[in-house]
Amino acid sequence: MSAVDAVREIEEQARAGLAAASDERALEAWRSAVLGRSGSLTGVLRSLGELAPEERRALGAAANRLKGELEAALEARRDELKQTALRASVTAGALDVTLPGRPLHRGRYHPLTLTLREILATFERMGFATIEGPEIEHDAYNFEALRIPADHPARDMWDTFWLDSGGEWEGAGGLLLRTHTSPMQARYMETHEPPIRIAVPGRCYRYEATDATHEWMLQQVELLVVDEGVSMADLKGTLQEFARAMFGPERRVMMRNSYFPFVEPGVEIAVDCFACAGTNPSCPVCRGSGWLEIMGAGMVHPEILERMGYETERYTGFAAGMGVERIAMLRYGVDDIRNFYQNDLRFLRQF
Ligand code: FA5
Repeated sequence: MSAVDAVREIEEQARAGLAAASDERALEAWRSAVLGRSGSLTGVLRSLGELAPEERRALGAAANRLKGELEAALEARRDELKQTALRASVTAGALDVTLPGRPLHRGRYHPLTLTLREILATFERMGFATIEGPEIEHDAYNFEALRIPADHPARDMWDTFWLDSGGEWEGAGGLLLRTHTSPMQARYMETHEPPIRIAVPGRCYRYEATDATHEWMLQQVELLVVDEGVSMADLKGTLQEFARAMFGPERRVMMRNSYFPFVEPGVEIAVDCFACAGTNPSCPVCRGSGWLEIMGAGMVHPEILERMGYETERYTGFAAGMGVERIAMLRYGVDDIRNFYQNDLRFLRQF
């Protein structure tokens, strides 16, 4: 191959190589292979001295021209790649205002909040005022004022979380997490005269094992009505009206005898089981009874009214304490109370 042919071949390969180089690293490799100290074109220029003068002149001119052209082509290719990279980064970071926005997750109320609001709204419509009380309570209000002295077997009905008050409240029998909202009956009557018509929502705590219908923390709503001529018929009518508003007219509601030391007579109220309608002996919701208990109630014990200084010939009253979680279970068909406090979004998003 003549020296001129060799230069032509170098040119062809160099131009193809440059066109294929797609980043700075490939450009540098190309520069070193063609124009570098031991590059192909540099080799040709270096060998010029060995040629005859005629040939040296012709080849020298061609090789030097090529060197100039390739150096310019290298710079042009480098610019071209920079432009391409810039365009790509601008496109990638661009804001496309025609795209639909990302959906915002809407917050929603917890099913127990929804249920509690519905319960309170129902009683507000019947003229009850909503009142709140302390979660940390004295034995004196949680038990003593409700006719449950220290040695009374009824204390077993409410397994208690006792608090260490460092002896400060021993005179009041010690401190505890209230086991029910009933202490607010005594607190309210102490400072108010009849007529009384209040609803008291609040958290209560019980030292007991959990299952499908029992939690160690539960919410109750207490009702207290004291006025002239209040009778068992008022209790029944109020609670029946409430049940109809909460569960609809087709739900069956049962009232049966029960015992609480602070009412006489005492009753409990249950609603027919949505899970099995009484057909499954091992139903976790009703344990085969066909009924889910939602509240205890009764006529306020006259001894309590007397202790509050009320004229018992003139005033009578009724009280009730209902479980908010149980009512939510019935309203939404939730067959395990523990779902309410697990914060599982798959459960909560259903409401
Ligand atoms: C009481 O707590 C009484 N203070 C109710 C009362 C008030 C009676 C006024 C008379 C007059 P009881 O322990 O049965 O009673 O609880 C009342 C309701 O709270 C139950 O019907 C049930 O719906 C709910 N409840 C009780 N324990 C739990 C628990 N561990 N988990 C979830 N709900 C519960």
